[in-house]
Amino acid sequence: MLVPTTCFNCESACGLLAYVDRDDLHVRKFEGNPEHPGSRGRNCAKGPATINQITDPDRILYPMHRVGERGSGQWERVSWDQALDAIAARMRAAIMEQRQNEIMVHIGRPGEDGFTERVMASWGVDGHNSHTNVCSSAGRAGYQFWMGADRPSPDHANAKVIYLISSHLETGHYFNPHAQRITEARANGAKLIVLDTRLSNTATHADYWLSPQPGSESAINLAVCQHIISTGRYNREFVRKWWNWQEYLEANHPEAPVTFEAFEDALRTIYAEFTFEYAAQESGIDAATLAEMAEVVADAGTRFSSHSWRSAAAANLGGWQITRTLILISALLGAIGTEGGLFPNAWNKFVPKPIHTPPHPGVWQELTWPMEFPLAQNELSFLLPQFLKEGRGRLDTYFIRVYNPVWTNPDGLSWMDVLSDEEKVGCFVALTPTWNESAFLADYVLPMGHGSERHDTHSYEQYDGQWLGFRQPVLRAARERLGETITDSRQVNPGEVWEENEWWIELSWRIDPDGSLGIRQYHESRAHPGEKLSVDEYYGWMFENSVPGLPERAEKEGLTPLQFMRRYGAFEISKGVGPMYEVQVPDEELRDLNVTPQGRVYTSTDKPPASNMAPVGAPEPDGQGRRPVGIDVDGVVRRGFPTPSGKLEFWSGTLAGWGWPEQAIPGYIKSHVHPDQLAPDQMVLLSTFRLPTQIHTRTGNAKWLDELAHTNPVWIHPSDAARLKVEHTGDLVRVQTDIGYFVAKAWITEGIRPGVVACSHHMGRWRTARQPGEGLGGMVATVDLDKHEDEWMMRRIKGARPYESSDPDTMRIWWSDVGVHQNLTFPVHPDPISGMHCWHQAVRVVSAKPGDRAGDIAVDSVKSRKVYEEWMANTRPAGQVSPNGLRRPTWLMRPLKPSPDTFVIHDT
Ligand SMILES: Nc1nc2c(c(=O)[nH]1)N[C@H]1C(S)=C(S)[C@@H](COP(=O)(O)OP(=O)(O)OC[C@H]3O[C@@H](n4cnc5c(=O)[nH]c(N)nc54)[C@H](O)[C@@H]3O)O[C@H]1N2
Ligand SMILES: Nc1nc2c(c(=O)[nH]1)N[C@H]1C(S)=C(S)[C@@H](COP(=O)(O)OP(=O)(O)OC[C@H]3O[C@@H](n4cnc5c(=O)[nH]c(N)nc54)[C@H](O)[C@@H]3O)O[C@H]1N2
Ligand code: SF4
Ligand SMILES: [Mo]
Repeated sequence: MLVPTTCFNCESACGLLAYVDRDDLHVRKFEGNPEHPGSRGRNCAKGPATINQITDPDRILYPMHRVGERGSGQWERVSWDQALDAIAARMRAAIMEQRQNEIMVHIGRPGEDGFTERVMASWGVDGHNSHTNVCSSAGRAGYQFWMGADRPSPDHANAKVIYLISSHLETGHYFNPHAQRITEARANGAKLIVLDTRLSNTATHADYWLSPQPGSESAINLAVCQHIISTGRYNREFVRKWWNWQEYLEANHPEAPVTFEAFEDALRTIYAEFTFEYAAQESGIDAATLAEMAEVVADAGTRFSSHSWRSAAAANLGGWQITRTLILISALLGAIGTEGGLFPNAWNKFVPKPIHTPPHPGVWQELTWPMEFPLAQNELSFLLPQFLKEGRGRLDTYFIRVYNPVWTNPDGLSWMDVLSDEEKVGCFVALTPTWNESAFLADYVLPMGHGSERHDTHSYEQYDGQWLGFRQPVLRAARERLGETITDSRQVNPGEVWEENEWWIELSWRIDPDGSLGIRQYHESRAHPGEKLSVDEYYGWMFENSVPGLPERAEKEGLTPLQFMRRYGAFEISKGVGPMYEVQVPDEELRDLNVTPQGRVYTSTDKPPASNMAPVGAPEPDGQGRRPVGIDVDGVVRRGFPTPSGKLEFWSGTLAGWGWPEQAIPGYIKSHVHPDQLAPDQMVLLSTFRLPTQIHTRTGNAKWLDELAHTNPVWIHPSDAARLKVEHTGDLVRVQTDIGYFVAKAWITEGIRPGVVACSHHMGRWRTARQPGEGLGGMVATVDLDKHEDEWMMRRIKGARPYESSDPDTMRIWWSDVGVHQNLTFPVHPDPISGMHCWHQAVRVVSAKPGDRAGDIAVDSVKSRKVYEEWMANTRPAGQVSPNGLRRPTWLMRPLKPSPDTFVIHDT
């Protein structure tokens, strides 16, 4: 039997087809699902490797409860009922005692659209924490300030020029769906430009590979823009109609007439300093190459696509401006919403309205949305340990879901400190299919299913169209086809492995068994009031009522919408969405209008009900409560963009009004690792790149992938190696950060810019000898971890090694080196605007000292605290800069948006 589901090994959510053996009802393999509009039957290596994960002999099969001290490695098996009752009772008490802010659910990559957020809303808790500020907040900020959507949807397949500040042919955000479209475009003659300090696999395919000094990308982007402006090749009509140039002039040139010509005059001078020579000086790439590349870009017209997500944006102070200057190129060319251009993600995404929509919570969580960062794109998740240490709050119940904070974040040892401390974190619950560095410290470890064992829906912007994907427990669907009735995913999953959605419903029910807290209603069946909602009803209702075209399509095949999705796994809602900003607002929405001098149109008509819940900016109503409905362009009211002005915001009134007027237009912020900031013996450590066959700590238990890649040497240029007396590849080096050091093998290669060293993410997994599963898996070293006062020391005792298990392949592990966990040696670097952790480190690289072993780590927590304080001193807190007495601009997105009264700053 072929049963579709969705890969959960990265956020691309490609379609998979499980091959289920009819004789014994086991999954034999996974291949691509040709019915999936995003991935179109193709996968990367990590998709089919899902089979390794579900058959992993070391996976957790039963709920576990800690018996000894936290982290002591002593566990007992408990029943789901015991775990649920104990956790629900504490949460019920916290909610009844108005301690809502002591409940937090910390989510890594969500892999779904909105289910978990709604669960927290149903509890009335502002407890959503995400990993996004260590992932992509800087990239998102650049998009959001321009267009009110925080992600790009580039139409690579139809582009003439593709400009990547990422490595999308091998990894990256929506990697496989984008890589296949970039490949198509190249077959049709498109030119590929890649800005990557390191020779990635993607760079090897580029027509122009530029290896810039990290953080100089804005200077390059602006030189390209300056070239387009000075040669008059910008799309004049587009700029005139769709940029908020009037606001720019009014705020910055009050003396000038508010005419487009006056703006063009200004535009010609704003970026005049960004000559190719200046960009060359900043980036280290010669001016002639930059000029040649800029000419290719200027020629692309409206077929210019690009991508910036992590990479330079996530790595450098002010990295969000790298995205902002990149979009400036598209905005100058008018390549927004065009074939081969760039779309705001919300147009190419469809999030169906669910059966119940609880209101947003009435509390504000200061631990995730502190006053210092009014413009942060997402939760200041990576500062949580420092905040708890300085007494800003405590947590009663803390969940992690697809999240390994000790490993994933900078300064993981501070995470160990607070997660080990029951005063700071009362009960720590890890939802995970496998052990990880954080789960070792938990009170409960609860086994959740992999991509073929759980339900989710998701819709991701991967081309100019909208699709909805359905992840499902494949054995459930298979056995239902054979006539069985399955009401709980545990009936088909291995051991007592559950799935999160059923678990959240059950937990919520037990928090409020009689419905008196108002929580239960959001987890109740509509068909059978008083009974618990089932996942069949949840998704059945959604597919029947909220997905345009799906019921009709299903009916053609004689299926219910739910049966259709269980059979096909995905549905394409629309294709060729086009430039939504140009759509004319219908007359019936245009009544009692207020039109501002800049053309912003407000109406007093009600908003028509929308079935698409894809998150976008929420511009504020006018003084009389009329809602913004569009923008008057040459006498026609069009939808425009979900920004305050309704236009593309070249000048951001939000940045200007909230304390950062000098950053209101796209500009160049010099990185914290700019050469001016480095001591003569310091280099830049580039710690942000991915290995094609690994996903963070998630694929560490997939044997095919582990064999392909299991270590992370330090890339070092031959000229640097000679200077530092590193003679051979494989020699050990010490990399010293501001708070400690790590020891790793060197890899001498010309694939990295001189003056920069690089070490990949994913590797250096570890456990101590007392943790469960010691010696198991092909990716995990056994270490000693000691703390003396403020100083931590980690030493590798053993690497990976063969071992007996139910799988004979575990005896065939031939490698022992599993790399180094560099993140432990990084202090936190919060960007004062986006809130992004700026990943790059200024380091000193030296030959290893006698006694050093690969994988060794030393960290001084006092120093890490000091660096935290230094970066916090650069913030401009809401209490000082807010123009309206609120904590945060209300139009900016926030995963859970608490009620308006919580935005008000109260004097303390
Ligand atoms: N195989 C695999 N694919 C993945 C993931 C994974 O773990 N494994 N993770 C997924 C996730 S969660 C995310 S957020 C995306 C991220 O995907 P991307 O946005 O592509 O981000 P990165 O992998 O951080 O960096 C991309 C490239 O930027 C280069 N780079 C780093 N710093 C700089 C710099 O300062 N300047 C320049 N010019 N280049 C620099 C790196 O060498 C790297 O090749 O990938 C997703 N895809
Ligand atoms: N040095 C460095 N550090 C980085 C990065 C970098 O480029 N360089 N990238 C950052 C980025 S972009 C990201 S997104 C983060 C990612 O880091 P995290 O958000 O922590 O994500 P993962 O490591 O993929 O998953 C965490 C854990 O989730 C559990 N898990 C796996 N599958 C499932 C499942 O199906 N259900 C549940 N409930 N749990 C599951 C596993 O225990 C796994 O260890 O790392 C960040 N850290
Ligand atoms: S790109 Fe690879 S890992 Fe990501 S969803 Fe697709 S198949 Fe899975
Ligand atoms: Mo990420």
